[in-house]
Amino acid sequence: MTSPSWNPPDSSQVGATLETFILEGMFQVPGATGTFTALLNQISLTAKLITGRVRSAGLADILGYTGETNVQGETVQKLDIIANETMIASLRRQGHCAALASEELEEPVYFPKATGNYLVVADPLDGSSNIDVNVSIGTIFGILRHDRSKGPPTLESFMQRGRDYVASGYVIYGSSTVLVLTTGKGVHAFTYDPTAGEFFLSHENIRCPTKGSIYSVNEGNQSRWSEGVKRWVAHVKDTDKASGRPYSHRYVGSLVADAHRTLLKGGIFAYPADNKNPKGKLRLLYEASPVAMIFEAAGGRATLGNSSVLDITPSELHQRVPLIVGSTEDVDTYERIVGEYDR
Ligand code: AFP
Repeated sequence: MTSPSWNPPDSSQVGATLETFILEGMFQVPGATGTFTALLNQISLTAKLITGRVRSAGLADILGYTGETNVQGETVQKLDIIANETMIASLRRQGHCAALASEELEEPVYFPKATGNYLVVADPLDGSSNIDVNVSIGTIFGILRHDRSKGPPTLESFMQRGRDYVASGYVIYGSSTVLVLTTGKGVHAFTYDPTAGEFFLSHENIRCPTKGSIYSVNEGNQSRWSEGVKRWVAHVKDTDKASGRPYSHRYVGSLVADAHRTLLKGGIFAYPADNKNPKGKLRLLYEASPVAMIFEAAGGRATLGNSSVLDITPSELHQRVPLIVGSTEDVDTYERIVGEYDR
């Protein structure tokens, strides 16, 4: 038997902790007050707390449904509630976040004692249909600026384009917990080491490959798709050696998991509009915009099908949109084929 040629790296030597990394970033911004840095630290704390609950879900008897439905009309599971409450509790504590809009709440929750000028949008537990079967789930978040000269935040304060978000990220609770973050310049991933209780920088400056070989879409929706989307799927499944087709198909059903794979390996994830969801299924503020910001900051693309996700100004808190993200060449091909048939 040969001895193993690879030893797991000591995570403490792989890179800085998330906290150090954020602090170092702050020192480069003249006049930074530390509010944004502290808010990011609260979000990282939220991720650690949710990780703990996700990892012990089976033991703690918190799997399964509560029997209630959320504002989207979907069945609420216990972990969804726990994640939502954890997020509210940690963001409320230090007063950096003035209000939170969550997938689980019809209206934003306002923190009147807060002095910070930031708003958070979040899907605290994304992919909840995968909880009971031990498949990756996640948390998605975006940080928005609130102009305090206009008074305390209102619903209107959240109606901001993704392009104006200050930061976006997601946490994937997979084989390990990974937090992916961008402030617009560069995308970095931090892997959680439960023994140290810290996120360590594990993927610095992630770049989405310009072309991939995987497409990710819920093929069960085929009969509801437009002609253009059907043609695009037929295209990626066609054989053409020169362009690397057919592509492989992967679909988890948790946006964080499908997006994370697409970000690292390239290819394309698509949740287009269809007959059942004519406006699309995914939520603009706390799913599409944060994920789109990450892809664009990593050199990938994010489109509604014919225009940029990051340029839409929301008209409702829980607005739904189509979302197509991935490698630039793959998203370009999607837009070209769908545009040709769905004028
Ligand atoms: P849940 O959080 O309700 O499970 O929704 C997951 C999700 O919003 C997103 O994470 C997936 O990409 C998408 O829905 C999956 O939708 P389908 O089940 O319709 O494929």
